[in-house]
Amino acid sequence: MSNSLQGFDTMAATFAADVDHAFWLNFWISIILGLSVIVPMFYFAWKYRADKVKDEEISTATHNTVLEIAWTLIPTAMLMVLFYYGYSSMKILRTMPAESESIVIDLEGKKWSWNHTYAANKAGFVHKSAELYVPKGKNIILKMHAPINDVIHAYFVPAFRMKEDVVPGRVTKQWFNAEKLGTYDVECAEYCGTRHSYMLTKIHVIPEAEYNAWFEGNSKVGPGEKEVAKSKGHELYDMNGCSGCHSIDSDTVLVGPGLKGIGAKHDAQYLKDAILTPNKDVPEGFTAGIMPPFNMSDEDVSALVDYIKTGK
Ligand code: HEC
Ligand SMILES: [Cu+2]
Repeated sequence: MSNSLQGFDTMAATFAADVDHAFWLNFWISIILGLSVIVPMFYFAWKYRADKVKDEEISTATHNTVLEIAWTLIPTAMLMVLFYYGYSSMKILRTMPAESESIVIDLEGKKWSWNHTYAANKAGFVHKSAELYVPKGKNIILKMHAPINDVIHAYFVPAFRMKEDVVPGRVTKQWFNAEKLGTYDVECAEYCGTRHSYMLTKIHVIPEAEYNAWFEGNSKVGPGEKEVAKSKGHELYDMNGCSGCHSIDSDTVLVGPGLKGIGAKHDAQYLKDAILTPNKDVPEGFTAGIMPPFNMSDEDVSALVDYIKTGK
């Protein structure tokens, strides 16, 4: 992964230009207003410095009606212009398109991964993916939530100019229509703990035909990607976000201990317990309450344990 993330130099959603317009208008009005106060302030402070003013020259005026009306009306007019453009661009972002004419995707944000779940296709297959794939030129609605025992995250796509909090126990929504093919960065924009800065993913905007072909199929990877045979345990490991906290093939501590060689240190029962009830037996140097307990069938835990014992 490259270290540099996209900023505002790319613009790829229909409303991006409206957001930028409101921003730059705000920016320039603030600069002009700021300078029109600060520059005269320094000038007068210098011009009327104490040793240059005689007492008889000091003004005794108490008020000036014309001036007071002017300095009330002009900023009010500027504020109304700012409000109008701020409000009208926010309204575009906040007005959800009809769900019947959109692709609705479920999004879970949790420490420290993003998981997208699509609606079932005609064959009943449900795609799940860490990176998001969407067709160009379609309305997409994201229904976003976090597990109840998690913290607040925010799904931020700079190239689309969209950002919305993802909140435990609540569903928030965001929509967009991507008008340029390409791959765009998604960043978590709400500080959420140790691995916050690694809580990244991507949105791939692809041609509609390619999207439809992928969506109606049952590939477990993204469009155009080669499906590599993964064991069930490997799939469970990826799907449950274990890699957000554990390195599978080294001793490096991310949040939890590196899992390399774990099979030699512990038996299968210990490892099963470590996944189902992580707070019961906490390895030295780590604290309880960080790894969430996972709720899965005996068959799934066994597959997962077999996988982590391979250490790769
Ligand atoms: C939010 C971070 C986080 C996630 C997600 C997470 N773990 Fe952990 N894990 C930890 C921490 C911290 C510890 C050490 C403290 C403890 O045991 O509760 C730990 C401990 C373990 C241990 C025991 C290691 C030892 O040396 O005793 C195993 C095995 C393990 N995790 C496997 C997994 C698997 C498999 C998954 C995915 C299903 C997973 N973890 C998901 C943070 C995490
Ligand atoms: Cu986050």
